[in-house]
Amino acid sequence: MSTGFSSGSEAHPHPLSPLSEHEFRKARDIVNGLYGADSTLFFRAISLNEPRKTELVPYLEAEHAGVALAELTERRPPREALVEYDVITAAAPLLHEYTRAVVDVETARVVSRKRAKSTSKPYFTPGEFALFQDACVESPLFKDAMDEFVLPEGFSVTIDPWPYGGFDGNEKGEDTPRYMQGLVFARDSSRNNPDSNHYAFPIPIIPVMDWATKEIIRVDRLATGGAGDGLEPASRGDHPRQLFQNSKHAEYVPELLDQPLRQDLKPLNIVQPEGASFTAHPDGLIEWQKWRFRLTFTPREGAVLHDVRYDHRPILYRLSYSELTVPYGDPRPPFHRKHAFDFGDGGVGRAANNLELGCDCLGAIHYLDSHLAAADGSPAPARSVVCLHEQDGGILWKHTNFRTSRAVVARNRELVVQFIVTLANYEYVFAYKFDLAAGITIETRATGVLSVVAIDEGKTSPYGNVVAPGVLAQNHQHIFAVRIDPAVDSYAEGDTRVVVEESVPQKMDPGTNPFGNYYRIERNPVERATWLDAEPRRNRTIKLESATKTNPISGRNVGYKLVSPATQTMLADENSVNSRRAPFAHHSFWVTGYRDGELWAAGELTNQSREDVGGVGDMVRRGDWFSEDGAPPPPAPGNEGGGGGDHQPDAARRSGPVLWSVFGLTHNPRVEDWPVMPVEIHQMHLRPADFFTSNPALDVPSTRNDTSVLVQCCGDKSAQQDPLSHLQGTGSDIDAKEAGANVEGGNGKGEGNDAKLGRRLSRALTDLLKLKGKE
Ligand SMILES: [Cu+2]
Repeated sequence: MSTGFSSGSEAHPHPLSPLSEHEFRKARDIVNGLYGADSTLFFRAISLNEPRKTELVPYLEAEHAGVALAELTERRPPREALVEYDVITAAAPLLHEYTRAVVDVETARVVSRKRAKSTSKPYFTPGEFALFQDACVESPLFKDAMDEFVLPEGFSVTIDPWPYGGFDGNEKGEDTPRYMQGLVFARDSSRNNPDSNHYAFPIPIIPVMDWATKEIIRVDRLATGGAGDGLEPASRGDHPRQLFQNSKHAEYVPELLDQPLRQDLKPLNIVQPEGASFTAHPDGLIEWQKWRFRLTFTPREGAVLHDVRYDHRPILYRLSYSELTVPYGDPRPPFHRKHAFDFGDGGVGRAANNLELGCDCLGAIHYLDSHLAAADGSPAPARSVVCLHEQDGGILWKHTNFRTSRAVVARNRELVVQFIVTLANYEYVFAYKFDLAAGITIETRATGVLSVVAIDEGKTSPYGNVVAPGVLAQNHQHIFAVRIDPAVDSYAEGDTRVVVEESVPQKMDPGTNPFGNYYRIERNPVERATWLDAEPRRNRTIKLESATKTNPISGRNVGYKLVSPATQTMLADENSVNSRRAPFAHHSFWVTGYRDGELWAAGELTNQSREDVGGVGDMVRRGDWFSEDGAPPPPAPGNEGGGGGDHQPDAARRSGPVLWSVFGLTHNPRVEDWPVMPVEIHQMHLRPADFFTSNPALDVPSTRNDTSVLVQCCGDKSAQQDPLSHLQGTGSDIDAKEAGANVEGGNGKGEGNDAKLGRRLSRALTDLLKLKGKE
């Protein structure tokens, strides 16, 4: 399907199409040219610098108005690349100056170049993580720590590098170097299978590396006790102690399982004889049914959707996952530092799986390829990092007219945009699902292997669950933030507003609620940047509405509602470093004023942070407002200027709203989550609410599926005689005159007595009476 819109080309790229290889290399070369021979650049990321909204919106409006490509190109915002890199000089080789530069790849102009504060700790690239194991091998401290243990014959040592977690400098604000830590495990190499699961054999130490010197500076010994054993590790004995004497392998790869694979699962094939119903254009434009959007892929966020439209009407300007923080609830130091920010500390785009045909999606699949930056800034192919496919969505709508037995049923279908990331032990499956009734589902699945530590055999712990002998899976939370940048039926900044709608019980009142069954719907537009908590007892619902357009049927503002189940927010104490790093995780929703580039719920630099800087907390504190009603009072005389500390680079202003939806999985592990966990699924839904004039999926054909076949049960071939005998009594309509109505034009048609009887009694009862009459 094609809507006839121009979709750009290599010569005339759409403003949202990813950097071409040529642009990618050019951006790298421009940045390299800024530095002399005494500097080496370590490239972290090169990606499209998305156009400013004020420049992109006029382009999108022109594009959708059908303006010709040549003319559109004249109006196109500049093509810019965001280049992230460290500058390393020969004079100070240990000092990495993390820098973000924006370059115009057409004019070769450097638009901006900002060096991060020396105290900030940039995220880790996969290449940086990979160096950790070498540092351990070379470390006398690590060797000494390992000398405490005796491993079974044939076991080797393997290490999962982790970000270091929160700041642990002193209270005077003293800084710490950029650290990395590692969880240490043993693997049974005698199995001759590199996929034998090492998580079954945790070794109770955590080495810590100073990233600048690449040296292990400390090895923390871990407490392995149970309930009542206190927070500190037991002191080290004089002799090495034997580990894993009664441990059990915990394999998940099929060739190592100690049980046979099931033989009774018959093939279930997805057959699409005419191919897929979607069209994926080379520049990221996706069209499916009445949907049209642009798909990009960023190193930090993975798949991002832009300019999401349904039936030529805009709905969202941008939709993305923003952050995921995973704090662990074990109070024994150093486990308080098991606290990852998977977007900010590493980036889920960089951790995206290369998906494989026939494995991660079924049916007719389209894969999106991307490029990540190699250390020298060259484009490294990231193959098949996002997949697109259609899947059956069960019944979309159905009605059976019980009078005639006529059933009309339409099946739903979903277009799934999916990417999967591996972060050490864990996997997350992220999906945006579009449906035929103009709904979007934002789905997250958590799977992979639990993060485990050692526990003395025979003990249990209040801090987690023993999932295998000697293996403690610690309690933890996964708290996600999805960023929803709306454009409800208009791209203009003031045209979309956020409204909180609640259904509220009302007291019995003789005049207004005599029987007490009435409940009132309360609606409150969000006038100023704020946070909100879920309140299922009031069915608190966040709506994205047009401030200007009303539905011709209902008279209400056209909109979309967010349906997001209430989930637990962050449990760490408000004063903890864990909490201060992630204020976003303490509330279900945040509504902030739009600013270009403000994409990060916990701020841009989360790695080893001591508090959130530039996250939603700061955005709310800035004090933006969305309508004149929300404008702050004019400043008192003599108090006009200033304001804006370190965290408020921008003054408050009237803005368009951005909605952040936060949800969490409080994961107190089950034995069934071991050794690899069945998916834990969370879904939130964006559903039209008075956006259309009727069910937008009436036109979905109720095509009978001719490949469906009957499965007989138990040899019993008898079928239900009267398939509708359980429904309400059927009968013909009542003649309008008989029903007492006046009829235009006078005479209505009369009815015989039998027909009247048949209508008034159920069919079953009529049949019974007939039988009686024959006796
Ligand atoms: Cu979990």
